[in-house]
Amino acid sequence: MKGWMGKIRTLFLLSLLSLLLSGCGKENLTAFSPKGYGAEVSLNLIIISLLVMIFVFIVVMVIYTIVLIRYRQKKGQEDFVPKQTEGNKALEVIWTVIPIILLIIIAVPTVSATFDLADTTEKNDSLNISVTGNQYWWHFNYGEEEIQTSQDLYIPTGEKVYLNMMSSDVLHSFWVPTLAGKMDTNPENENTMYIEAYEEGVYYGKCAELCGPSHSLMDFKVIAVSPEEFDQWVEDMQNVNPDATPETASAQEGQALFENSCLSCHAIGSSPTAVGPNLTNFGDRSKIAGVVDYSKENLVKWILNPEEFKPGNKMSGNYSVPEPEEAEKIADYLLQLQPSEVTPESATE
Ligand SMILES: [Cu+2]
Repeated sequence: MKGWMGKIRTLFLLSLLSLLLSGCGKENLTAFSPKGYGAEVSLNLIIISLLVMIFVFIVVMVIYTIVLIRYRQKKGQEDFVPKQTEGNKALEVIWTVIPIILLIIIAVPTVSATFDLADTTEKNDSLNISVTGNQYWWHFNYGEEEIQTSQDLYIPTGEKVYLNMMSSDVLHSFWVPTLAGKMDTNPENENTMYIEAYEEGVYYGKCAELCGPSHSLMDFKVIAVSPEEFDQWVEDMQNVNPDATPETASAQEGQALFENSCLSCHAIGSSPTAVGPNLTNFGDRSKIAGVVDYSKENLVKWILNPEEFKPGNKMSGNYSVPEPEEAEKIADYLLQLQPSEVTPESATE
């Protein structure tokens, strides 16, 4: 009896926990209110599978309960042995055919969705972006537009955008649950998927493949804007002059410091050679390194000790740490890099 009570208590706690955890998450970081084609197709598959599983569960539980009540040993029947049977053709046919039918119900839409989502026939006429997963940030290369950026992926709404994905180091997985399913990024081969956002907004992305100590901090955003705003953003980004002189003296000094010590890894403008994130539109971002609240104070802290925020990142230990006053100036320089006005309001969250 005691063992049973323990098991029931554990079960109760687990159900309570799952109830609590299912309340976690936030808008535009959930697969359950899709705002893109891939996510919508995936949710439909989840619902079909779930309905089939619930059906099976109910049928099994009903039969189980009936048998348990109806055929339990009654008083005075202690020595009663039921009639022994062996094999039952009808039953065996039933429990073979029913699962086959259920599997077909799941398999047909799943296979057709798999081919649908892997379809690349419109790729050559669409916007193509090369995505590279890195420990622990994302690089986006708009090849034809000659734009490099990182962490914030701008896309136009209402059209398929093709992502050609690789990794520069270990396996990562690109996942924006509200827009589409997951896709692995591998170092040795390119994977392609498309995403399509129905409406404007900021959609949160996560790395979905354990890739190192800061895996859970490898956040990014997809910023979907109207096609007109997207064209404006492209133009703004293309017009960036990486050598433009900032307005304030502090930012000017910061620029010189940045060019001396940071530019060997980072890049401003369309240079594709960066090993660290491209910072062309750093002033338009709403997070530092994808996860840290956006403020000058935090940026200075990041420049002085990135390890505090993202353990195991490749910046830590690979640069000569500036003096705090120098870090302030570099921060002043980076914060004024704002080439575009195109940022949906929700991006400031
Ligand atoms: Cu990762």
